[in-house]
Amino acid sequence: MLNLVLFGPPGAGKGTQSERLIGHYNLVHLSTGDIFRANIGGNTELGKLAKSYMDQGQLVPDEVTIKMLQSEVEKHSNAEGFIFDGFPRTVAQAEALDLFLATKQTEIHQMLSLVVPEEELIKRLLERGKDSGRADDQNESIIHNRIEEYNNKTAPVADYYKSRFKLSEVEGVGSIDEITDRLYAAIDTIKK
Ligand code: B4P
Repeated sequence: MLNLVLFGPPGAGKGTQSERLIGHYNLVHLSTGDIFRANIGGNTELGKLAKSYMDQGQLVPDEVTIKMLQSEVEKHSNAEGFIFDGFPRTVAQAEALDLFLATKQTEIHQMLSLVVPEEELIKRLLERGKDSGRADDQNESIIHNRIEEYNNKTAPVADYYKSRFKLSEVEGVGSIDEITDRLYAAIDTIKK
């Protein structure tokens, strides 16, 4: 099995790059942001709850997010591995993921962290906000809240994996193809 965490601040390109990596390595893509947005689209109870946080640029509470992620993993019992995109976003989520994967006799093999400066993130998200319909992309103060949540709650998750010798930092500025090639190189090193 190959289990990867694709990590980075909002707009770093996690979703964009995940789409490429899944085909190349035959992995299942689990994006908590996408799952929440599908629930919002379906007007489910989970969607209504998630929307109240996401529209403000805040993280959805851990308890809800962890339970949801675990049930998604359970749906893919034959998977050759997973790309976790946007999860874990807190140290509590990282600890819960480790405990959960241990019950499946597996683990996270590597975190790939996309490094992108803040001005570039804001530019990308505002650009996407022009036609994505995403409330969290349309307003610069909500984007700042997302970056602040990232700095306060999510950035420490990289240290969690670093202390376990499982962190690879990848330059996230350049063309989408260039960044994909950097990720392939980092993953191929891990697989050796
Ligand atoms: P997510 O859906 O995870 O998304 P994201 O942080 O907005 O962006 P991502 O990094 O995937 O960027 P993308 O590739 O799309 O989170 C949304 C919200 O959901 C969170 O704020 C939170 O509320 C909630 N949530 C999700 N997971 C959670 C969790 N675990 N716990 C609690 N809450 C959670 O790229 C962005 C843009 O940049 C795109 O338009 C793309 O085209 C462009 N782009 C990508 N690569 C580029 C490149 N190389 N050059 C130029 N532009 C590029």
